[in-house]
Amino acid sequence: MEVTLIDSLFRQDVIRGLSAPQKYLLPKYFYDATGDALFQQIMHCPEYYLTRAETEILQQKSGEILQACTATLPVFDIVELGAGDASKTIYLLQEALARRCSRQYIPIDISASMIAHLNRSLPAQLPGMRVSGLCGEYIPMLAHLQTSQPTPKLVLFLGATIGNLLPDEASAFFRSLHTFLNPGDYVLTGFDLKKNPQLILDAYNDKGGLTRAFNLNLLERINRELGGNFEADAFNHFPVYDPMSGACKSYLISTCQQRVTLDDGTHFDFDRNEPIYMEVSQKYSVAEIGQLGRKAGFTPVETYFDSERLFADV
Ligand code: AVJ
Repeated sequence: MEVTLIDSLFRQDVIRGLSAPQKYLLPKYFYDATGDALFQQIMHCPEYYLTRAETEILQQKSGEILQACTATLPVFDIVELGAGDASKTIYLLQEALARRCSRQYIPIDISASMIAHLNRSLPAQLPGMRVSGLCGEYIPMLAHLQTSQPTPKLVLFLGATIGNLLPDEASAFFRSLHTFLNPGDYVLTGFDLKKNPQLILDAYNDKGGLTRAFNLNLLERINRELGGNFEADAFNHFPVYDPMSGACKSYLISTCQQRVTLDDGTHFDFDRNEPIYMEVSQKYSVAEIGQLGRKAGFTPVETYFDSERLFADV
């Protein structure tokens, strides 16, 4: 039942996106098993500074971060939106165990295989912490937690996942997140900062071709799951970065005029050089982050930077 529901949503979203006058696909669909594995490799590639920067913050500042929370909340559950493999979060979780300020970690992720992996592997690394992973989208899972776990919370939204929304969408998301929390709860969000534009562009155009493969995998996923006949070779990976707006957008460009069909007979026509908009990875200034939080009803507490000030956990 659930699988069919998810399959039909994927199909609906793909058809809607590729039938639009300006074709697009949704980045949440990058993360099937192949996409998860490619994203792991991206996180370790030399150009992708984000993971290194945020790992440094969590390795060095988890104590400070938790101290700021325990100043007003002695004990809280740690909920993580888009936990992935939790490889950075583990530093904060271990510190929380040592400080005895949290006994439950609730990772939420769209990837069922990631959640199964976390539920299986984390308890051994975090003796005394209950790990209750949930697979699904953020808002439905937060709504579920609001009634099932009405405990004080620290919500983690790390890794610049918020960057997949444009600023107005991010603002709406934070307002919605705010409605699922209680006064006194905390949120720690990872933002990638505006910086040397070339450094940003290189992070989304790695020499090893991992980001290219990551984008093309979504076309291949459409082939695997929806019986599509995309030819990955007929699309070029094309990222752009606008230093004013802070939007880094990835496109796949059709190299020729072509028609793609799905197993239900739906078809999509591409002109030569027609783009598919794949993803935005929005970058922020420190001032913009403060405005975004306040507009949604949050009170800024503290900003934690890596030593090169590439990234901020706020
Ligand atoms: C998971 C959304 C933070 O935008 O940097 C990495 C995804 N895409 N390389 C990002 C991604 C291409 C990543 N986020």
